[in-house]
Amino acid sequence: MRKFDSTLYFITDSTPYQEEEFLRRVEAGLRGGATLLQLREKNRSTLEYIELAEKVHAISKKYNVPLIIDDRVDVALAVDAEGVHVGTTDMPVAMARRLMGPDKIVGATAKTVERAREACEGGADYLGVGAIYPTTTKVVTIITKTETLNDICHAVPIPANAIGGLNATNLDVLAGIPIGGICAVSSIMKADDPETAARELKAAYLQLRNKG
Ligand code: TZP
Ligand code: MG
Repeated sequence: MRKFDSTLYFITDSTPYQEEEFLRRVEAGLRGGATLLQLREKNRSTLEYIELAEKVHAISKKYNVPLIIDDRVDVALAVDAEGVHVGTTDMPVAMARRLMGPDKIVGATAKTVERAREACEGGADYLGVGAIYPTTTKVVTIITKTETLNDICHAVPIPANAIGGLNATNLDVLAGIPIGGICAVSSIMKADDPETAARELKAAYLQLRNKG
């Protein structure tokens, strides 16, 4: 299962929601056409992370969308998720790859060409690159220039997705950069209508991509 489509990578944020509403929003994003899903939890115990991951996995399977667990190889393995995402202060990519095995997806955060190459050599399947714009999502990050994103895309053979503050109306800065797709948290998760938001974001990105 290392085949995946990185076109619209929907990353969750459960913090403002009751569980039922959170799961409803996750499902709506999938209905709207998200092609990859990441469960991103920063403040849960291991048991809580696992329990939520099982619920989210039951939903993502209905849509045939791979579930990636942020930060935690143990949680990803425990729920038999399709993959894990590691940042620069998480487990090293090569170690995550060794533990996950050859058939799972391993993603990595990269803000420099050097890190992108290293992650790729360590066995990463895709990269998340950003933040392209300032973000309202809780994250320790810095702005990544679109020039750096472009350099990364040309430096490695794996898909590199843009992330950070992206919505259906501000993708123009990505024109001409051979990204693997886009990642979004708030513009889907916090939308009044997450299904429509995902659909519109995907359409805007596909239009940009088709323009070349
Ligand atoms: N890494 C860089 S920016 C970011 C992460 C996890 C958050 C993106 O969230 P949003 O709401 O799409 O700006
Ligand atoms: Mg992380």
